Amino acid sequence: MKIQAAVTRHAHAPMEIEEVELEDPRENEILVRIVGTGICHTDVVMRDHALPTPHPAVLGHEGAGIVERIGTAVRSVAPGDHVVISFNSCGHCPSCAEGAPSYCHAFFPLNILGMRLDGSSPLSNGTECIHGNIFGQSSFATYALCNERNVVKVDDDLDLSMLGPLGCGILTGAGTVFNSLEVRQGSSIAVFGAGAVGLSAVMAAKVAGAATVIAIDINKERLRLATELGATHTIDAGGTQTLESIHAIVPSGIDYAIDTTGKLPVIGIAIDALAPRGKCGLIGAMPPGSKLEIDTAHLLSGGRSIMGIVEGSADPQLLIPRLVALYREGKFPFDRLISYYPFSAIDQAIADAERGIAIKPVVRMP
Ligand code: CXF
Ligand code: ZN
Repeated sequence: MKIQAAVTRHAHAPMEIEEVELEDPRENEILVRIVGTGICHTDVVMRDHALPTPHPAVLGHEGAGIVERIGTAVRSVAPGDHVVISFNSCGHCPSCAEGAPSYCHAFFPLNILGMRLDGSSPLSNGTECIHGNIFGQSSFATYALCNERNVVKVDDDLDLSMLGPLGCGILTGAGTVFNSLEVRQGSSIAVFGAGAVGLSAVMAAKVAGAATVIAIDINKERLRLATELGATHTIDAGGTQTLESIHAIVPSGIDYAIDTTGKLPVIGIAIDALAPRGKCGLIGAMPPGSKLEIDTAHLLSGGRSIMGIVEGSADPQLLIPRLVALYREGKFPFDRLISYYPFSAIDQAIADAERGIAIKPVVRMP
């Protein structure tokens, strides 16, 4: 079928909305009409060749929409179902078998490389192959082909256009708190970076009952929002000695630190700030080969640990419904992070995210 898609052809350059051809769903695939899709920093990373996603490609991995058609082997959804589309996983490697699909052994080819595992892409424009199937979706388009493992059914009374970011950024922040770090009631946590992922972690930390939730950023407006969403303290990292400020709040150190910035000096502070038995979760993507200098005595003597985290260690089939339920209870108001743009303004939406004007842009399809 013919669809409209934002095609990425060049690094650091605008995408062009083009008419392209999308294949019919194969037996295990699901055709979704996209209603809205979030923009994640990883889309920018893929556009700019900092990840090896080949161009031309249709990016986008926080889609939400309505099932249009299903392949003959699909059982879990039916046409008309409302769905959130998350990351893809194989379903049979050791990680998937243990319920940890974000550490799927095929995560990289299934989500980053822009083709099915057999090397085919469902997108073309008649003359050239266009890489699709990004995160099992490529949702910067009016329609996307997805799979049973990355499509999560949601109630149809909710506004679909706001739900897409539950598939990646918001799931990552919340899953890090609930699943990866298992933040305990009464504990202390510092979140470095108050973007969509960091603010989702702040909301989740409040839900988990953390007594001290410190949000750290250089953007005063975001720190104000962090306070409204559950931060008990904020630190303006632009104007203060961050480590000293943390110690002024929790003299023996913090139980949990989350880095969403991917900046090595920030990660250094996060580790230094840990209390004995404290855990530091690394979410912010770093270029491959980034090396961190660690005081191993500080780690070893207090039983502190550092953990790399992908997609909040979440199973989307479990966490997305839980986040929707918390949203309904008023305990997880993730809609406050979203700014909407028409599909035609996708490059503006990306530019606003890069300049820090929009926390979580969502483009809505015409
Ligand atoms: C990404 C984060 C960097 C590693 C690959 C997965 N997640 C989503 O944007
Ligand atoms: Zn993402």
